[in-house]
Amino acid sequence: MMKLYSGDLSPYSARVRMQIYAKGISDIEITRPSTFGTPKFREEHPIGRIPVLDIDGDMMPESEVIAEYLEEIYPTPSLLGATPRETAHIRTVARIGDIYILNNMFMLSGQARAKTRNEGIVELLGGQVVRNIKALDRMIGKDGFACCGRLTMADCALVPGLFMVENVLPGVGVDNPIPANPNVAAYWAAIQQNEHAARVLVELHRGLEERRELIRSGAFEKMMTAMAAAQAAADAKGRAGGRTPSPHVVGRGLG
Ligand SMILES: N[C@@H](CCC(=O)N[C@@H](CS)C(=O)NCC(=O)O)C(=O)O
Repeated sequence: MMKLYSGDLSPYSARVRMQIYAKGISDIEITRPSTFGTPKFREEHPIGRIPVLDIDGDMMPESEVIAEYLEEIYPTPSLLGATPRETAHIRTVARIGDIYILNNMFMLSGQARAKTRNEGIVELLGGQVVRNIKALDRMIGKDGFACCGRLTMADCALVPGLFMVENVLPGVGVDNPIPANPNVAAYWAAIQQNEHAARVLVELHRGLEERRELIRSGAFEKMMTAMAAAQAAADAKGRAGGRTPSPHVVGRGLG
């Protein structure tokens, strides 16, 4: 049985989970890897991030790659277009969700709990998110779905992206740009009524609440410090063996 290594608060994992729910796939186990965030996870998975699809021990990283793979092996119901041009449009909008929104939001998220916020990072990445939401406003469907009047891979990428924009961006001092972009705002209100979107949003909110509680109690900072120390020790061991050290986990680690 295939396994999807995932986490409630991981928006990239949520993108694949929403696709799995929408396609009605029931033979993939969704599980949080116990070693996630530790040197062991990075030892086993070179990119060191979730989601990862475990196909009987063959590990496939990267949400978009996994999503495309699942479309190929479970072709119905299709979350791609009815024509090559429609599919290209769906992929363009999905890329806005992934590269232009999620990636910036993910890199920005560490600033929400930084002792001293780096305003240069916030201005650069927050500015990109605001600009890209404006671009999305000109491209998004006006009938409750991102493209083609039905649920597609574009919705699966946008729902976690817009969740991050609404819930994380204000925490770094940038106003949520969704209300000022009427087509995105109308889409966001409508897609939250979709059962598959609603299901991942419940999971994302649950993950966010758990994370906030860990931050409030101080446990999260302790975890990050311990993880950074473990990673530094693993890097030092790797250097002795001639390997390049990996960047530390502090400042990131959402998921
Ligand atoms: N491009 C990757 C990004 C995945 C990613 O950044 N995942 C986060 C959780 S949402 C993660 O695993 N972070 C751990 C880390 O940065 O060390 C994808 O699309 O799957």
